Amino acid sequence: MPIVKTSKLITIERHIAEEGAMHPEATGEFSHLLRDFTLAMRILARDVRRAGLNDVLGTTDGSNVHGEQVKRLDLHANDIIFRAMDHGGHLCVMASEESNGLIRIPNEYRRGKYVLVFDPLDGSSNIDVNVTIGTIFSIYKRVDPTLVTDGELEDCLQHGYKQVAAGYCMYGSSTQLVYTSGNGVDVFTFDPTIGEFLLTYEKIRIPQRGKIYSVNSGNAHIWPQGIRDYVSWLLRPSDDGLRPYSLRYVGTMVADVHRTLHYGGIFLYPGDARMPDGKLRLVYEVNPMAFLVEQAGGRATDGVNRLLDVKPTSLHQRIPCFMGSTDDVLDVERFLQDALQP
Ligand code: AHM
Ligand code: MG
Repeated sequence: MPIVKTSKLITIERHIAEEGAMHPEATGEFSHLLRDFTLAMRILARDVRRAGLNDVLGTTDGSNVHGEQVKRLDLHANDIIFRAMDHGGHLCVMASEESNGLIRIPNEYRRGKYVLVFDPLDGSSNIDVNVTIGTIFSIYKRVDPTLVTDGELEDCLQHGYKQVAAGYCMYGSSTQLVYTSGNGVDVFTFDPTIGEFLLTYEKIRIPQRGKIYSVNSGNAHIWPQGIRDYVSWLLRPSDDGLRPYSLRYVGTMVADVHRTLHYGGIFLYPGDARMPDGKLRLVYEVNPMAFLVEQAGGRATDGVNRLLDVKPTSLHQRIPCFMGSTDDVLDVERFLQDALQP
């Protein structure tokens, strides 16, 4: 299906407020939470753009030309998101790829009913070379929303299907924020001249089948047989012209899933002999992306189970992931099944 640009001139804040107004029980708190979050995205969009100039690239123990301590960009992103989100009174706890344990709300601020989990800067191998990177986020309601105390681990370890909203911000040739609150997937593009994210694509739909696959083929020698068979099959031309597939792999999940959402096909990070559960983290990388892919009409599984139905057991848990066009994900699941037959 061709992707149609919207003609509606509307900011992300207005859009989220309008979506909230469709729920009579909504208090507006959620819109305020997202407003705080998009402030962090605006700041990061600026900082990523100026990364090389600011000397913020490099290691954490370096200092810039002014003799100031410089932060690695991913730690800087973690810090900015925390500082934008800690005082709004909407969250009871946060968790991030960059923090081992839970991130508590400072004592002086009110605790709210929402939980934020995020990967502040995804695509770490691409940060230093100006290749597309992104921020991934997901929001849950705490398990017992009547509480006004600190959120706990169980609040961050909820099933992915319980996400209230999720999305990513991609710092590419332009900065785009791709967002769902369970009512389809909308794309907003940042206009730096007015400092706003504007709606650019409304309710995007992933094609039923694509012609692109996205995987780190350098791991082929340690893949399970089913994955090797599947990728060899993708590369064999077929009479109906559906194959061979093209390979595209940025190595930033945000960018690879973004392309997959628009053009279709499949993004996969399977388990292998070195990392049986793959590399990607369930709570703050895989689940938000799985939610978006499903909301755009695609499929997201661990090869057998729907990812959003998996109960996380730890914050930094990894899981094999296969997501994209429904027919493509069904194909790989079939190959994995077949490889199990004696
Ligand atoms: P990161 O969170 O350290 O950036 O790691 C996650 C990234 C994903 O963005 C990407 O899909 C994957 O790691 C690439 O891994 P590899 O270099 O093994 O292909
Ligand atoms: Mg990451």
